[in-house]
Amino acid sequence: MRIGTTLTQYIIRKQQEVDGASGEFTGLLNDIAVACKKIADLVNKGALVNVLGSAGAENVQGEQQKKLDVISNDLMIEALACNGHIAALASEEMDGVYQLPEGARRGRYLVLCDPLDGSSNIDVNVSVGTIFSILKAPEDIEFPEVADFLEPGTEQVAAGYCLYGPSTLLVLTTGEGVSMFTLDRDFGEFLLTRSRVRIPEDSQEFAINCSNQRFWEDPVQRYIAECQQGADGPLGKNFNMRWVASMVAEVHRILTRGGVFLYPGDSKLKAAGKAGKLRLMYEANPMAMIVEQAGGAATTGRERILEIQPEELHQRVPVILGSRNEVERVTGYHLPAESA
Ligand code: P6P
Repeated sequence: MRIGTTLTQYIIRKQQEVDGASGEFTGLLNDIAVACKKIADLVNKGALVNVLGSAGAENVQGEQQKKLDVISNDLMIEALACNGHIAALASEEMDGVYQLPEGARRGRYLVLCDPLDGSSNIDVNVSVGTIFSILKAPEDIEFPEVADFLEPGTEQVAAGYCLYGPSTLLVLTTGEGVSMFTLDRDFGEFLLTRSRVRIPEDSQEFAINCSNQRFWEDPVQRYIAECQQGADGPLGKNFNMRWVASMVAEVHRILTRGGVFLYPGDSKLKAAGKAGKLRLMYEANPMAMIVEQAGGAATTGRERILEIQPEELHQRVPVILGSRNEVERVTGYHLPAESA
């Protein structure tokens, strides 16, 4: 029986296309895949290995940490810190930059991650995921600091996620399109199951947390109302709605069948001093790279996400991403009337 292309084979073939490649990037992607396989195993086992429930602490975001948030973060550190492929690591679960142990071999990359996104779903057995973003580390800096991570999303050399759902899927872009790999648990390898993924430019499916409707700005109010008016409204088509409360699951659905995902800024977030709910560096940027590489679009409603110059490591931004024509419509509604 033909095994198919493993993630490791795929990465090595990509490396062979790059003159002078050292194999370090290949090693880094493999390290991330190992961490995801370990997280997938624990997510799958859940209560059997006592990893559900609260960790009894808050993370730097002031959010209740789940046990698996902490464990997943530790697994990412374990997989990345000692193989000489990274110079430093940043994570939703850590306030500052994770510096490598004294004497550890340093690599040429910086990794940012949300080790377990959507973890509020873990106790109710709904899909969750790991999101990662890879930047080039600054040369000749042994201990990169926060400022060294604050690069716009256009500087990412790779981005991806691992979705822990009915299947465990690793989705990856290195800037040449989007590929999907499915974990074969029989022999513990991610196998290539889709490549050159494209998001349909149009859609009839939107994803937003409607419980926040009274806080939305007018452009979002207008767009969602038009979706709800369906075929009788100005958009001339009926829409379906989804909200999983797990960004990785929402983005994967959009990559698979199109759609538009919105987590806009709103008056409630603004009153709390937040520009949005989702974090730029390890949620919005990696997902924006993946979506754009699949032919979609990703904006804050007012600017392209990948072009934002970060100011803080845990900075939050509004996110509107997915099918290009729908994202452009919503973004157009944000333009001043005179320029629309
Ligand atoms: P809400 C999960 O906590 C997350 O960061 C994203 O994965 C998800 O899209 C969003 O927040 C859900 O937010 O307000 O609906 O719980």
